[in-house]
Amino acid sequence: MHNLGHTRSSNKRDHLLLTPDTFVRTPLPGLTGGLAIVHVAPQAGAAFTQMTVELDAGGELTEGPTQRLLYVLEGELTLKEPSSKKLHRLTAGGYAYLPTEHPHTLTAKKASRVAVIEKPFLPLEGERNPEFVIGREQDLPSTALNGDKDLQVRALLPASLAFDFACNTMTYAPGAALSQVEIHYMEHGLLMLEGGGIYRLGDSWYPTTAGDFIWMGPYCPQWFGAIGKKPAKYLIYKDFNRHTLA
Ligand code: UGY
Ligand code: MN
Repeated sequence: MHNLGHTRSSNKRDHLLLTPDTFVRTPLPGLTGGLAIVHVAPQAGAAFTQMTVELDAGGELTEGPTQRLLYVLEGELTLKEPSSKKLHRLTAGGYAYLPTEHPHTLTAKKASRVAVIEKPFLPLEGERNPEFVIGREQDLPSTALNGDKDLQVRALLPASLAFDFACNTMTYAPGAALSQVEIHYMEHGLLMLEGGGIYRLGDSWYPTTAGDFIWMGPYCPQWFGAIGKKPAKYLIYKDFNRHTLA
């Protein structure tokens, strides 16, 4: 359905909204039995890459050019990496942080979709480089953002300056909203996981729903309010813990 050229997707200087009808699938080195949807990359002005990798049963993804975070959206996979002799099993909500030069193979046991975030690592003097992390989002403690119990945040990565980015889930009860319009130097990659609402980006207000991807560039004015009868939940990346001139 071509929809006469209409889409909710929008590409602006300081933000990008990509809706599933505009996703384009491509092969990637290290990816067999699957395709990648590259949502944002340095080519668009971002300092990181975020994609969704779609794997058929038996499909594999091996290490990329730099550190990465894997977050399983759907399916069942195993992860082989050197810190354990056993394979790690990952299902929806399962995630892993893989440091730079940490060889690994992710294998799909059934058709699966995985969010992949990659960022060239910025070491910090006097700090050890971050180590492999594995977990399940549903097992993490959640905290109320600015004391609002209707807006719960779960941090996938440990609170340590060793990490040069953060990745969180944010869950909004129906009607909950960010308490302020945020404008900050950090950029964001956001994947809407459940529900929806209205995202303000720059001077535009967008209806946004599960499956959408958003990039917010540095200083992009941003605000979200959840609309509907079920919670809205998103996965959000931001560069973190480093001086702006580092
Ligand atoms: O962490 C953040 O900056 C987050 N509150 N931003 C957002 O949800 N757009
Ligand atoms: Mn923000």
